[in-house]
Amino acid sequence: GMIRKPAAFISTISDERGQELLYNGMKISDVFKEEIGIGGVMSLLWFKRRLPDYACKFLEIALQLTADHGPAVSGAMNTIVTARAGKDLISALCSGLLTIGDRFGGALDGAATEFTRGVESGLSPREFVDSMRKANRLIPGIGHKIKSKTNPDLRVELVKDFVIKNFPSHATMDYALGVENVTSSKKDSLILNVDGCIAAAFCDLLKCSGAFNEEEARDYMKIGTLNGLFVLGRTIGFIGHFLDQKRLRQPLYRHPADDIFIDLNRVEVA
Ligand code: Q5B
Repeated sequence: GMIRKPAAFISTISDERGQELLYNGMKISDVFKEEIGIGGVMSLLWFKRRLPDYACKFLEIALQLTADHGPAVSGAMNTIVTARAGKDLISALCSGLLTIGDRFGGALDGAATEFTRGVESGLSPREFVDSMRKANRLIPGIGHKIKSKTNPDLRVELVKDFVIKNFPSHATMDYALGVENVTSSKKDSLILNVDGCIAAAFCDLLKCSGAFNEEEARDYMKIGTLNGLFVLGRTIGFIGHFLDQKRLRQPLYRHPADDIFIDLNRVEVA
């Protein structure tokens, strides 16, 4: 009989070999016939299943909310400086994306892990905050450079409202808000930030939508899925900033010398 050469790699999400492209088994024509939208496409290609409508809507909300937050954030600045250095779209985009991490936009996976640990360990939000302080660790998903209790982040309010109105349960979101109560009473800027609230919502989706079993929910938290949401969303903004700079024919950027304190004698770590 026929002997098949062992495959070099396995892939399970899409298939372009037939007459019609398939996303996790769904014909591309049906993707449009059934109007599953970008949330539906993400649920097929990221999670290999159809998620309930409210979950697809949540994914779309997360993408729209994270699409941009002005030119001053780390990633947009990198994108802009790279565009102005004369580089191409992909270089400028990558340069922006490479700033996404623990401090900027990439706190979702950490926030999901920590809030879940808090919920599952039975610690009160105050005990959870104390445990993080004792470990000398910042709480991922808490804190913002310019947003605060007195200058609230409307994006966070929108996510919160959507989750409370549409999710079957929202224990992680409630817990994250409990943590925010404790931290923001110490310092006005220690609010639940956009990374933290999307992460908490996503944990509730993984746990309570009925679409994932326990092992799958744990796996998706471990493999970087949640940061993927911010990366995908903010890519829209970074491309916008690149096009904007090119459209404006902006010249090479050089940072003003009077904004840099050069001190060759300084030895201590700031
Ligand atoms: N403290 C976000 O720092 C920021 C604390 C904390 C306990 C915390 C900081 C942080 C965790 C990572 C995180 C996502 C770096 C942020 C985003 C997207 C964005 C961005 C945009 C967009 C802000 C002052 C005092 C110190 C600290 C204490 C600070 N954070 N304690 N847990 N999490 N958060 N990142 O303002 O006693 O005075 O020494 O790392 O969730 O990236 O728009 O900009 O859409 O683009 O520089 O929204 O919070 O504050 O570091 O000077 O700290 O608060 O220990 O205490 P700041 P610091 P003390 S959303």
